[in-house]
Amino acid sequence: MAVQNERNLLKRRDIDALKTVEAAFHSGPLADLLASAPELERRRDLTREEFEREYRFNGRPVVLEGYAADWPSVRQWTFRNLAERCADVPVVVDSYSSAAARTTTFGAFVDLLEENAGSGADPLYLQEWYYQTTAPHLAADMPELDIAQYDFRRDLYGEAASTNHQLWIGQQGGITRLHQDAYSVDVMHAQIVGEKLWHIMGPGAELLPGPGGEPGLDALCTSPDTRLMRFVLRPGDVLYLPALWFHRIELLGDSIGLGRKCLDEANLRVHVRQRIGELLALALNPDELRVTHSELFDVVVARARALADRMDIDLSRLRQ
Ligand SMILES: O=C(O)CCC(=O)C(=O)O
Repeated sequence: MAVQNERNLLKRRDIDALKTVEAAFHSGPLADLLASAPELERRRDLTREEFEREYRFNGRPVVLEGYAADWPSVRQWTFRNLAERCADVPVVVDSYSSAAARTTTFGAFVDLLEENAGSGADPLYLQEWYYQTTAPHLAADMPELDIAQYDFRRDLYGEAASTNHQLWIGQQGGITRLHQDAYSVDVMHAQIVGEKLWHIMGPGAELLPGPGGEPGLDALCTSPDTRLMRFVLRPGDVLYLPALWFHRIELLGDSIGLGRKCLDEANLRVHVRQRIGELLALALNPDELRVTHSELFDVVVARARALADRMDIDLSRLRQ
């Protein structure tokens, strides 16, 4: 097995590290700090120019309150009417946990949500659903954002692949564990139904082993690089989170959110290197990766398939 040489537990994707970090959100010094963490700035009626000048060019996260309030999805979507429109569409539920992940249809998923509610069972979460490859008719309800026009993936991969967004649909209590997004892309997350509590930390946050090997949570909590903040995203709100900020999400009610990403040209070189690195690793070393990255492997393959699909790439040919 490969040597795990990433010392920062917040960046590791093996199950032990994921569990340690998640546990720190429930008890101990980090959990104590969460309640008093400062709120992320919220702005209403921000113009695109103000957004660029005050936030994007400075790498400052912000919630754009009500920025997507007039989207048809925000005004009309419910779990039931989505189920009617996507009854037979295949989806992978709880894809972020290799032990819980399973394939079903969207209609059956919504039936399960209703059965599950109040039963005491673990909440269900359909994470990172690339709906445009399987349910493209939903896209018109989530129009492109003018503040996302800087997304350089248009030039790199073409229009279709750069608008290959993901839906996150789940039940009260569902959690997406702390992570940084891959490929150095900015997060622009639009909340459609329900509310989500976000905790974020700056790209420099580190949870390193202490002298006895135990995680150095006190150091994480006191370091100025941690920059822990919290906020609730409500229907119509859009979050801008610059590349490499850590984020953890908890569903306060049944929730639907749209995760769309933007590549800032400033991060182009590192983005391309990470993409090529991932594809080479998948092509040349899949067996080892499946063991060392059990929680991530299938998600990464699903992402690569969605990208190939949106770029019209024929996977049976070596030269396109
Ligand atoms: O909403 C969630 O549970 C996770 C969203 C996320 O990680 C993202 O949009 O990058």
